[in-house]
Amino acid sequence: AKEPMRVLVTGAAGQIGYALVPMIARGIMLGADQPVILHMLDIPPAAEALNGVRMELVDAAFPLLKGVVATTDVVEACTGVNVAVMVGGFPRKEGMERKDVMSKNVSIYKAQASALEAHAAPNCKVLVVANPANTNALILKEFAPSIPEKNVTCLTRLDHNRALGQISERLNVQVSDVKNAVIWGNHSSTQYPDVNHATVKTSSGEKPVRELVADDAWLNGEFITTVQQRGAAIIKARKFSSALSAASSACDHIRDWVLGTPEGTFVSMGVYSDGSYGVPAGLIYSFPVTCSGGEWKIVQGMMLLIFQFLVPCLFVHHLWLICHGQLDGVVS
Ligand code: NAX
Repeated sequence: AKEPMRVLVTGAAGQIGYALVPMIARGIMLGADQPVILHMLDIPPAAEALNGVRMELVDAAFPLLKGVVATTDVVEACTGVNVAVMVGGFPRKEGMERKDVMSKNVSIYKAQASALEAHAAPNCKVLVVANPANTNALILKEFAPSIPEKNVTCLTRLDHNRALGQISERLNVQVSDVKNAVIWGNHSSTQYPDVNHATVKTSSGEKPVRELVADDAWLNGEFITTVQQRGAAIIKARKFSSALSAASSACDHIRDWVLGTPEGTFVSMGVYSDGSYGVPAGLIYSFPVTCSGGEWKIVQGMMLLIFQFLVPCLFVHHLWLICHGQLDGVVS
């Protein structure tokens, strides 16, 4: 039998946490034959709720779940973890300035980065979900210099999956037959969902999405805005932000990273830029990637029709980071 893997979920008493921990305990993240020990972290005001989640995990009697650590102590939470999913953070609330949120997240991610660096298992893989996800990941990376930069990623798989979902609805095909959409950029409304390389499996082979949809106005307009604004549409409908889809996409992200992407398929991950596609090295940015042997690799040589879009976005992102004094020394 395999040794259990330890998986940290921060913010585990929250909405996404509640959807995510049973998926992990069921083997959806790491495979149906991989035992897990869940480490759940939240803050003291949520300690009782966290204990409630722990009780439900016991009650669910998951065969793969070999242990649960439910704690408000960052060091205890991070000790020995092989995978860390960072969902906890301070979301922007009405009336708050971005810089207020940033300074709160800088202190949270600084502390958690240090604890992971000192106490996580070697080669721990980190996925940041909490918004602003790219920036939180960057802070974490900067404050945990001994964690290899390739091990710090952020979630844009939800946006990727939303793009696949929109294509599947539009063409009335199974979502499992649609692949190779790309999310470029940040998990924010400035992201660029790109279907120029996406395909659909049909009875006569794989066909480009552009050819099957045959409506460039929709693909270049409504499709993009629907994906970009899907989070807001969910909040409007549900009165709460996306949770089950975020949790499921976080599982997809880690599963593909650890177990590999299928041949001929790429997925979107927010990863450390090596300068590919003109994206400044050192930013955490969403690219098309393939994974194998536990490592991601940016897919190279994709024709970028969107360059005119990407460069201004990056420029604004850079300016924004620089303008906020808290990030002095963080962004090199
Ligand atoms: P909730 O407010 O339901 O849960 C957040 C939890 O984090 C709470 O239990 C809170 O007590 C805890 N927390 C706060 N500070 C903490 C700290 N320092 N250490 C540990 N835990 C802490 O939010 P939820 O709906 O679960 O969303 C969580 C985060 O995901 C938010 O930042 C949200 O913006 C972000 N999202 C990111 C997405 C992505 O695709 N990257 C999509 C979904 C989601 O909007």
